[in-house]
Amino acid sequence: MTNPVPVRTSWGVSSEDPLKAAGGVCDRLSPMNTDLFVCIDHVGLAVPNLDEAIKFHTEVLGWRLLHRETNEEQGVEEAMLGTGAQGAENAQIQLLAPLNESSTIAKFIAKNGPGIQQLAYRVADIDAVSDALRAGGVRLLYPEPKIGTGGSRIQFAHPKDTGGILLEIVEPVAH
Ligand code: KFV
Repeated sequence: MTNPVPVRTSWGVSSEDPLKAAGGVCDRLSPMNTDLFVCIDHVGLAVPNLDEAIKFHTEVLGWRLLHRETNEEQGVEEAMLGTGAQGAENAQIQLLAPLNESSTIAKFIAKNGPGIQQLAYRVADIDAVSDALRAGGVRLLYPEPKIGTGGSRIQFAHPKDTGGILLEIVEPVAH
């Protein structure tokens, strides 16, 4: 049994149990598998040149540069961008440029050209979500989470186990 909880959507708030409201297929989902994910944290774009990509996103699209850092372990120079007031659960755009030729981003661009490289979901407990994904037969890329943007903990699911999407899970630093 699941307890009815208010569900906030872009079209309003419903007090209906989301599983019951969706009916059918969702009735068969385990309540243990609900609400593991907080929100879409970011969409990662592979870009050949970070400064040029920041210029396009800020000057042409009007996004705001929120953060910039280098992650040597991941082989990337990255920037996070947001819009408007950038509420806590508004998704960001992550621009990822390769630091060197052996970077996963360099390999991605060489094979596919620039574009969407990953979708990242924010989670409250990355260890619990990792366990749930492994239990569901999803291969994770690292034995333990690594350090991502701003000191967050990150893990990736292999695209072959997620319908062709490189799925990142992110547990932000606790404030
Ligand atoms: N999306 C979808 N499919 C992908 C993919 C992607 N980004 N990358 C690879 N594939 C597919 C690819 O098309 C191929 O399928 C297969 O996976 C193996 O690809 O049908 P196919 O053609 O066989 P390879 O051989 O090109 O790549 P591989 O060497 O296996 O590496 C893929 C992967 C996912 C293991 C690698 O990219 C990886 O380790 N990624 C995780 C780390 C990462 O992406 N770091 C950069 C971002 S750092 C970050 O996001 C941070 C710091 N942060 O905080 O958010």
